[in-house]
Amino acid sequence: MIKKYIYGTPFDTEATVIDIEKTEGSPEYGNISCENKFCFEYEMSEKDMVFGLGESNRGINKRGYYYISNCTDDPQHTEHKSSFYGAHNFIVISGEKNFGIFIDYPSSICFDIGYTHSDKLSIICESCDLDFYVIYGESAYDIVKQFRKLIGRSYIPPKFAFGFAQSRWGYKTKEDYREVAREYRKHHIPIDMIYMDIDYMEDFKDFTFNKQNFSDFDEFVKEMKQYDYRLIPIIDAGVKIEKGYAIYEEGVENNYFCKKEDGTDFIAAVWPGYTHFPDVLNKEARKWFGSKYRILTEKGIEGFWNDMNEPAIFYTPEGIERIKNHMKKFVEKQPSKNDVWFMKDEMLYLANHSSDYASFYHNVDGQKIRHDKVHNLYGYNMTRAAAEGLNEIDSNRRYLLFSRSSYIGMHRYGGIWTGDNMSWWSHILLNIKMMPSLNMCGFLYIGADLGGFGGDTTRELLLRWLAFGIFTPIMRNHSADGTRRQECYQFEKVEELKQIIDVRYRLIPYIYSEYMKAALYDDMYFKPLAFVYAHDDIAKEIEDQLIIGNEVMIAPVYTQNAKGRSVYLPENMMMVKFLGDGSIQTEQYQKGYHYIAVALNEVVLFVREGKCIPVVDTAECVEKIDMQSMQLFGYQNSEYLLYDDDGITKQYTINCKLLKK
Ligand code: MIG
Repeated sequence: MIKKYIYGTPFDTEATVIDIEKTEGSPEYGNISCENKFCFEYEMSEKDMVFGLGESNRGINKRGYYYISNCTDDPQHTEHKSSFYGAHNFIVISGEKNFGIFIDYPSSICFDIGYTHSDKLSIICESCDLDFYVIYGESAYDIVKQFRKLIGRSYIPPKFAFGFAQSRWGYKTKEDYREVAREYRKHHIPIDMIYMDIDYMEDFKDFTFNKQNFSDFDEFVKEMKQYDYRLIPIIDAGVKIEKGYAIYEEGVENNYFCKKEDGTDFIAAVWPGYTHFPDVLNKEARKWFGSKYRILTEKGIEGFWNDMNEPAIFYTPEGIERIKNHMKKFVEKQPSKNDVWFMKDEMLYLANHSSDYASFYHNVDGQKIRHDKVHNLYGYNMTRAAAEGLNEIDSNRRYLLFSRSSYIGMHRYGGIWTGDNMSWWSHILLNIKMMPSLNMCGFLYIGADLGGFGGDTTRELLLRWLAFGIFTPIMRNHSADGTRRQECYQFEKVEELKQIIDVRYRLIPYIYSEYMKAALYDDMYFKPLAFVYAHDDIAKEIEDQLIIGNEVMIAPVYTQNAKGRSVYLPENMMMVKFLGDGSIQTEQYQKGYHYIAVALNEVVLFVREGKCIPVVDTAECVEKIDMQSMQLFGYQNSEYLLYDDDGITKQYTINCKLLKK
């Protein structure tokens, strides 16, 4: 049962797809006050656990810290951070009572979940204009499923998007891409995609191609396709200000860019230098920006990643003026220690400054809306623009699409990757914990930069991260310019990296089948153990093991020098170990703790009691997977319902086959 309470005049975010009648009065649990600020308070009982919040820091159980929904481009995902790139305002309180809360409010929200007072949950919004949904159910899992119905079906990518991908910020020339393509094929490492970062563009201008390197872009797309590679280019939010650049000129002419108070186009510096932001909250501007993706699809492109859409701002002319003024005063006097710190901070906080977000406006159906009031909707609507534009091209075709910034509602249009992590062991763990929380909020096509984006990776870190990445729908190795090269072939004993990625392809029929079932039935692909073993007190606290689909539990290794790890089995399970030589070892284990050895070139998963999973031979790309080679691994006399389809159209003809072991 879902109840909706309306406070003030909420902005229509289009996060939900089902109309729910307004309930009068106040929610049954907790207290709401609405003077100036909106404040919800609830006394948690000792055993209450709190789930949700999608792309946020710390654990699967969010209790014990505070989290702020405020889409932010911050590449330092350290433990004390409270905001990442997305804003996913859904939580489930589970314990003494079970209920979910979704706050449909597009500006900054603070979720203080036992941080200020250990037993108190408080949710605070600066303004009192919002939709407050309360979802009642028998368990956390049940509440999530109801919520997922409310927000509508998750995005479904084409099947090739379940292949492995190589990416790196810094590839510039065709030769850079050819080298990646050649090396992977040479070592027979399965792969389907190479991502193109900002350098394929001419001066970082969206929908253009670098003249020197990509004058015949379509030819190059074809060349790559011959070797079964798809190229996936990046699109940034900011449109370069440059006379003669068509996108810029059309945007200015038609008032498609965000504006300042005085009606002139808002200016912010990003990669291209000074840019304007397309007003993707304005229907016409959104349609216009979305129609531009066609420029690339006409050249054979089948997928995109949208970046910098928080939107990230390096600085604005106003910010520079502010600093100059401070600097003037600074040079004219003998600066004190405090003056020095002040100047340092001014420089440091020039980027993504709150005063900049409060200085531009959207035109929403003729109404002027200040950006900071709807800040968390920008990435959502940029990606929606793309999805709607792609839908215009062919409404029956799936395109690969994911975004950095997001809000609930965007999950219907694309996936997300979790942004600029680091080559740190702790970030494998963060990656593991974030996945089920994102599923709760509707985001199914998800993954992190495997190997780590910032910092220098190591062979061991990459191997362990890939071994987890095998199970994430997005499986992409991506890294920042200037860091240690981390394509799989850069390391000694390449065959070991190949052996890990081979396992991904052996599992694609299963991963795809479970993904599709999760999408079509508004279910979760990744589940915390607490959702499946709700009455097992040990299982409920385990956050470094996950349930995948309905059959599998994983327990990834995420510590340096480990030769394996201890795993808790909440029920009897069958271990399935993929060995380096391609053979598969199975062994039944009793419920309880076990130490499981996992070599660097091995992948281990556990099949739940009475179940089995399909495994095929590996293949160099998704299209070459031989479904005839399928075998079932797991318990005798078990069955598996395999979903499959053509992988490219939107005809999700439920083509399910019951397989028996
Ligand atoms: O300011 O395009 O998160 O994946 O490689 C950095 C360059 C801009 C941030 C993205 C990252 C990408 C990088 N971008």
